[in-house]
Amino acid sequence: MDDSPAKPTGRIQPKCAKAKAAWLAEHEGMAWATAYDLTDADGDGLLYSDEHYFGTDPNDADTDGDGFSDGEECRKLDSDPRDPNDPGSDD
Ligand SMILES: [Ca+2]
Ligand SMILES: [Ca+2]
Ligand SMILES: [Ca+2]
Repeated sequence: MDDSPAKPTGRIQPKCAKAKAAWLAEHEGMAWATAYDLTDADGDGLLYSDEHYFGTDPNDADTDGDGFSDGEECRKLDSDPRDPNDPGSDD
């Protein structure tokens, strides 16, 4: 066993899906296509391309520094991976 966080799995939750849809609408006809598309450089459970769609940092597993990885926020919590106050601490 190592100390790396478990990779979130599961489908993209609405907040991130919405961010992706907005990105695609804004960049009509474009897709993020690089050789790194299918890699997960920071190990947060999101692909390089998805991080661009969601506006998160592909080299930072926790873009907003709230303690929840980008993958957790997008795939599990349905919180904003760019908002350190989402999810809030008032649960
Ligand atoms: Ca990331
Ligand atoms: Ca986070
Ligand atoms: Ca967040």
